[in-house]
Amino acid sequence: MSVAFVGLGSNLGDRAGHLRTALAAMQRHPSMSRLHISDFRRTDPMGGPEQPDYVNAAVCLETNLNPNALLRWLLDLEAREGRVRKVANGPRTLDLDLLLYGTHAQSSHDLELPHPRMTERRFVLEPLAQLAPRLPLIGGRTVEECLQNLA
Ligand code: PH2
Ligand code: MG
Ligand code: MG
Repeated sequence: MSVAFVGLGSNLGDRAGHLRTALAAMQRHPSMSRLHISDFRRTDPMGGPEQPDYVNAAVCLETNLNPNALLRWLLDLEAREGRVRKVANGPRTLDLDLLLYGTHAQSSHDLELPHPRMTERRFVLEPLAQLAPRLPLIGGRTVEECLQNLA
């Protein structure tokens, strides 16, 4: 069993509804358990084209899927929620980012762990801080410390 952290985001359609659908699918998944879900927060879009505000959250879960299998399942769930990839960092119905998978580090073309941009993103760090403020991230800094660094 490994502990994984996933960031959730949506800024098209029923934003909170897309997040709830994704979380419900995780709750039902036979290889995922012990979910801890952060609050949903409305956030200003960061980067990309002009686009609507996001709803963001994070979830911590235990799984025996390996990182690549977990990623594939998350991308599949995005597609089922109507995700269409047009421009980088553009608006989306559902974005599920695998942020951390235990202490596993990986750098392949389709998956980088820990997520390389998470420490620059308040919309990722704030929900994560609610779940695991003392969790060490890249460079040994905790989630809390990374968040303080942004301010
Ligand atoms: N995701 C992005 C780009 N910008 N901004 C916010 N507030 N929330 C996001 O989830 C987000 C973003 C690319 O994944
Ligand atoms: Mg993302
Ligand atoms: Mg993504």
